[in-house]
Amino acid sequence: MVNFAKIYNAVMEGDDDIAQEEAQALAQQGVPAMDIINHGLISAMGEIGVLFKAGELFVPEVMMSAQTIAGVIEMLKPQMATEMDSRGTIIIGTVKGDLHDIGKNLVALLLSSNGYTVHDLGSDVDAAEFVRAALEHDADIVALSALLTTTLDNMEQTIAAFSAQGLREQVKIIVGGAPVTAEFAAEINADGYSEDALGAVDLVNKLMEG
Ligand code: B12
Repeated sequence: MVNFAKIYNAVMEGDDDIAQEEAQALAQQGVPAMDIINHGLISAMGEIGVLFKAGELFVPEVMMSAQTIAGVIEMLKPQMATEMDSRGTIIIGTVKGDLHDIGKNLVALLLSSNGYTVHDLGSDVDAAEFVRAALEHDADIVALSALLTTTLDNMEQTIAAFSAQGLREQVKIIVGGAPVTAEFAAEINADGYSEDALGAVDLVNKLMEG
């Protein structure tokens, strides 16, 4: 039974060094990167979310843990990378006004480790930037993330920007993030929605098959 307590606690405490050392140690023991991500990182972020909501943790502490997670994800990338030819090109980003990027980073990581070429535009990305990047990279799919109910509208506006440029038929647009639902995705005319990163890979695989 693998013990994830050390990496979990390091994320809770925002200790980059211990988290990365422990991730390395687990990887060397043969623990799959996805298990480290699920049991070490995402589970700790779930607990942080509960404590944040209860007012027991504040923004700077949450930021430190988010940074610790980002460091571990960066470190695990080579382990997850595959050498297959690109299966398609994806533009991903968190929509305008929204700085949450942990979930988006996980989706990007899983897509790239499943053979897709992923251009990550970061967070707080406006509609015009998504359109510009999709054209520049001849994207097959654009993936939009949002974590705030107040930024959900910007997903709709981003999709509208693709329609306004006459690109809506050329590019598939998928959406996700905690406040997003399948109903909302349908309402804003997205091509797909998934509630987690593994589901995002299945969704992209299906859309690429046509
Ligand atoms: C970490 C965090 C922060 C960090 C973000 C750091 C970072 N680099 O991301 C900081 C401290 C900066 C922050 C700031 C704020 N936050 Co905040 N934050 C969170 C927290 C605790 C965790 C979010 C997270 O990373 N979850 C873990 C990841 C793995 O899950 P996920 O993002 O949902 O992603 C998964 C799926 O949704 C899906 N997915 C995600 N994107 C996509 C995209 C596609 C295409 C697909 C298919 C799937 C997909 O796959 C992912 C992996 O499985 C949540 C609470 C919570 N428990 O969710 C609040 C939360 C999201 N924050 C909240 C708020 C209110 C704020 C602030 C407004 C607080 C403030 N008063 O300043 C600011 C807003 C700043 C801004 N403009 O964006 C609220 C939002 C409420 C709402 N309904 O709108 C929440 C829910 C907390 C709460 N309960 O009140 N926050």
